[in-house]
Amino acid sequence: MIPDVLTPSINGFSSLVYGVGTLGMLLGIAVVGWLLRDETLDSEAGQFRVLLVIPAFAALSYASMTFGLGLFTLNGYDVGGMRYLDWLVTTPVLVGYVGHVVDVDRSVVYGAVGLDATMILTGFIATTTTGMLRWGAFTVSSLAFLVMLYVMFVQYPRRANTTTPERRRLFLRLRNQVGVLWLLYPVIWLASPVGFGLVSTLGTAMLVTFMDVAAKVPYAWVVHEHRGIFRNDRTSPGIDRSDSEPVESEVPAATAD
Ligand code: RET
Repeated sequence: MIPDVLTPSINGFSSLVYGVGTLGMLLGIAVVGWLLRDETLDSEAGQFRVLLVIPAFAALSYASMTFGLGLFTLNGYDVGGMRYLDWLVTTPVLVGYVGHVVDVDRSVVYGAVGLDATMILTGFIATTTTGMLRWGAFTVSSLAFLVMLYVMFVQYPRRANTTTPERRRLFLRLRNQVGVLWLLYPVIWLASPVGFGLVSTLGTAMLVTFMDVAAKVPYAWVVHEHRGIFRNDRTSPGIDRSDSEPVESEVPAATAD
């Protein structure tokens, strides 16, 4: 049977879960689609095409997992290879776009993106190896994650160049979403069969699918809610500093350095 040859670990339930995940991501595509089609918005300033990568790549990844592609069994554990590819492509966009909103210095954004990619790659190593290597990779991934959060919570506000109140609000909403939701991923990993086995493979698939949709679709929705920032008739971000304030009150204004 063809599906068995391609997909030794697929079963009906996980297929259903991934199918629901695909539908969730299609919702995200629709939200970014509205932004792209809204002619009152400057899609260049909003970088909506880049934003589209987030739900679009995830939809492809989930659709392929629905059909069992990229799922494999290694060391007795089920691994969703496409999921890591999805994370490798889309999480840097999520992290980078948060910086784009308040025009954070590029070097700082690249730093956060690099840490994010390190987190995903070492996370993949942790998932596909055993023993010391697994836990070593898990530790490196977790450290990269913590340093990335430090960059987003401390360095982003300090190195932001466009801090109008509206941009600051969008920035805080997106960043805090990342800061809170993403902490659950390593917890789910630890509870899954690859970690301490407290949750089954199917349970893990359900939790991660829910998390992936929650991390992507509301993110796009929040940008949609704040789309006024990217109206065509507004001054360009670099000039629009009339009501500039520090991103967080305890942080000095970006102009200070
Ligand atoms: C792993 C295991 C190793 C330790 C850490 C992890 C963190 C993963 C994260 C993933 C975020 C994914 C998102 C997907 C959106 O669709 C790899 C689970 C720290 C934070 C936001």
